[in-house]
Amino acid sequence: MTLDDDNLLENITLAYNSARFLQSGSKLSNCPVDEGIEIAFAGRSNAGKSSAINSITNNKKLARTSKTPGRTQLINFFSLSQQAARLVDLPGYGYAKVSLDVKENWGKHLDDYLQNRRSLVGLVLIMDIRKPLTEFDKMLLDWSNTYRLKTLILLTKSDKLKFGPAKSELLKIKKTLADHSALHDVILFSSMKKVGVQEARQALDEIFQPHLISSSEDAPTKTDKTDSIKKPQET
Ligand SMILES: Nc1nc2c(ncn2[C@@H]2O[C@H](COP(=O)(O)OP(=O)(O)O)[C@@H](O)[C@H]2O)c(=O)[nH]1
Ligand SMILES: [Mg+2]
Repeated sequence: MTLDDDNLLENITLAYNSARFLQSGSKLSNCPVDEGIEIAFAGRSNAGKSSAINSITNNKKLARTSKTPGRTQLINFFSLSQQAARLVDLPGYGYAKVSLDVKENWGKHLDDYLQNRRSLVGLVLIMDIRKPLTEFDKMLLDWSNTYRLKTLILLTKSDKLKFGPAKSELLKIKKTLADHSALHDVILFSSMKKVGVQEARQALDEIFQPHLISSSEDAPTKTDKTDSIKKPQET
């Protein structure tokens, strides 16, 4: 048994282990129909994005993982069995030198996806705990803050550090980002040791929650929420 025990699953609304590959897209026009709700995983190439998706969905073969950075150039969509909910694996950004130009370095269509995808209700930013807060990570955080897109940070490969240093890195990052109002949480994570997996599912649930279809009259619907999120206006 790992810490990721089944007896905690009763707290989780969505069945992350029901995730199935849905489709790949290279641009907004060939992504699945923009209905329902999705949370996208972003991060530097090789940070452990695909591995994190596999751990959260408890499916080693779902998202392709790679030792060669920068292999995934497509946006990959995985559907959950409930609530028209999806997890999205975004192409990794600059492995070595990071330019601030999204269009050149992160695929020009990704910018379009982030700005115009109405089903997008949250972002998971994956950062290798040993190389956190790259220029691009910071830019993405600024962006999510500006557009009030709830963002969860997973500090991956935490198994590479001893618990003390890992915990102090976590606290340092939380402190640095204290002003980021769109930040949902920062979680220590390891796909290898299955650390933080259940906590991450819980956080994803919390981000999905306001958008879930509920029988309660008071619960905001997806449409209500989307309308209150300011997406960038075309100029
Ligand atoms: N030690 C360790 N290695 C990891 C962890 N997560 C991913 N990796 C390794 O890092 C490499 C890149 O992982 P991948 O998930 O493909 O990264 P992506 O490019 O961000 O999707 C692979 O060799 C993984 O096995 C982790 O939590 N701990
Ligand atoms: Mg990947």
